[in-house]
Amino acid sequence: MPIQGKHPTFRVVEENPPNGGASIETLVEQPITPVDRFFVRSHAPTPIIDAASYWLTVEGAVKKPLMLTLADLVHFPRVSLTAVLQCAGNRRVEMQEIAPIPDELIWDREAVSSGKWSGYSLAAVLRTAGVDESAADRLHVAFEGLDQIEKQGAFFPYGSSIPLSKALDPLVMLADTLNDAPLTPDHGYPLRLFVPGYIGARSVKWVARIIVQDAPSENYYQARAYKLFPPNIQPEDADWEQGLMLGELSVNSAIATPQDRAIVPPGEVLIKGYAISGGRGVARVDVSTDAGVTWKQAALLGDDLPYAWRLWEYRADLREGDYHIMARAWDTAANTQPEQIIWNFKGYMNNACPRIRLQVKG
Ligand SMILES: Nc1nc2c(c(=O)[nH]1)N[C@H]1C(S)=C(S)[C@@H](COP(=O)(O)O)O[C@H]1N2
Ligand SMILES: [Mo]
Repeated sequence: MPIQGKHPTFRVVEENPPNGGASIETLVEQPITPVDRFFVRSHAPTPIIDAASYWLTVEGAVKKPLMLTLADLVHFPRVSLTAVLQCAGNRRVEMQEIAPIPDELIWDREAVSSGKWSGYSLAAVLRTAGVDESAADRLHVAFEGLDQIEKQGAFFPYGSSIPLSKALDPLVMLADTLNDAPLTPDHGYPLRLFVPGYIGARSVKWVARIIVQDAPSENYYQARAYKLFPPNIQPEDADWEQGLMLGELSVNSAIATPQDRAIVPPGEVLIKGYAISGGRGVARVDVSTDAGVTWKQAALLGDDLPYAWRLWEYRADLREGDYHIMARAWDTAANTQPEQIIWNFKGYMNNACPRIRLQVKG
């Protein structure tokens, strides 16, 4: 099935399952990404769910297992938050220029979007189920979706987990709306998990089961995929137990315009992009027009919302010549982006300083 209701400039990265995102220029035109430009990342075809017969279960290490319909959920407190969703594979295309990354989707800078999310407090649901809060740093909360992944002839649901300590964060929600409208099928209708500050893979769409357990999920997408390995490790040498299980997002940024290798007239050149922090807040974005020798501060646009992205712009006054433009974002803990890409065979978490080349010509 084609991706439904997207903008004409939406770039389809894969037809089936549906994967794609807005053109980078249109993505940064507004602080809140309209749903028709919001990227879609799915590992299996979109399940079509009848809201009337939908159930959510809460099971595992809880005193009182629950089975909740959408009508039961309305009794829980609601949360709303403006926050980015970013895929761990965002900006993989730059990493792939160093060495091939087979069998992964080659995302450019569009596998991130900023939305206004609202839904039911996950913490409230877990407390009603009688979860043991004193074990918050030992227990994990696993989630399963209603989509069906097919691997080597076997079918299983998409799944993932987060530590109970994170699941009890009052901003983690069972979201039913994006930008004040019900979720569209591709984004998880009728209900998805939304975990602010974590890689998109943890925000399980079409969520139907919540399981409290004493270890991370055994699901392929927690136990295998979304693990980070050092650059010297190839897939055949990987000890999957040793991979860094990705969760929190790092500080990141991208240059949206001008395009790489653009030719522009001398004078003022407007450089624009986005920056994210994963929840601490973006404190500063620096721009260099001389390959990182000197840096100037970009203007941060819009509101300072720690889980959202911060759009930024910098006006450079450039004479004729060739320029190597870089950007680097800082979060409020002074974490910043590495100057060079640290390659890994899955192509995850590229948060190196973005670079473009510009030719200024009269
Ligand atoms: N059930 C289910 N949930 C899922 C996925 C999926 O394939 N199935 N993909 C995950 C990944 S890798 C990302 S980046 C986000 C993307 O959410 P979006 O399509 O709403 O942008 O959903 C996550 N949740
Ligand atoms: Mo993802």
